Amino acid sequence: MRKKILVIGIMGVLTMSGMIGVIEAKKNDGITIQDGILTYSAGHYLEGELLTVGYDIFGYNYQAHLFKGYYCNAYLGGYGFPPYEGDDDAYYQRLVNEGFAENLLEAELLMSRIRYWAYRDIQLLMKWNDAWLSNRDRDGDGLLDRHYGYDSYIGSGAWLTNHMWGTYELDGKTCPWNYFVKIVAVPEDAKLIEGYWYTAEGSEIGPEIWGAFAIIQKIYNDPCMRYHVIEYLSPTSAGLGYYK
Ligand SMILES: [Ca+2]
Repeated sequence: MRKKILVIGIMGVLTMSGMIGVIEAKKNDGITIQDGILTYSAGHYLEGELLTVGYDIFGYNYQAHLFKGYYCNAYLGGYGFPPYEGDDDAYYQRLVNEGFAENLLEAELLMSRIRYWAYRDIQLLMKWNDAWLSNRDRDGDGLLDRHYGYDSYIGSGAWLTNHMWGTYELDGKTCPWNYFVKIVAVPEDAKLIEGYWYTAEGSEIGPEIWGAFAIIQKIYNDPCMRYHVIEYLSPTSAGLGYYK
């Protein structure tokens, strides 16, 4: 169950809300965050506000290609909610104060229906390259570019890493766990066979995920369960930037 959640979580990056406002690209290297034009998209909690360099209140640092914070905060902003700051009661009260709910019970019920809220205490560190999500808008659609220069992610060299950690209680003690995964866009000549991507030469890249991507490395550690496992390691390469 946990693994399924983790994999779903990573996918959120792909669908993470775009940055909006239709504007024209000013030159070949595009509009940067520093230009003070690009804004959060419609429906985002920060809708209409300018993107800024550095970490935002959710934990995204678009300039540096990073997210660091509570797992749920990778999504809450895009869903239109304020950031979670570690205190459930304070969060429910904030929802009431900001008009999301009439009272605390209603706020709690509301959040119980929100994807990822149940895993809000998990910490997440995501890193990606410019092909995955650029810190510029070079095609003039007002959005930070994805797979710039390519029709799709395939062949773009895009990659993402996702590191998660947390704790759980077992027989009165607190047990830590952590999980790490590397995901890459596959090369244009890659072949998908029975759920695994292969290079043109027939070498295994890794299990398919979200169509155009392959997992090239996956590690899970749970010391309480004496579980330290490289769950997957690509026999071709686990190097970021290798597959292009
Ligand atoms: Ca764009």
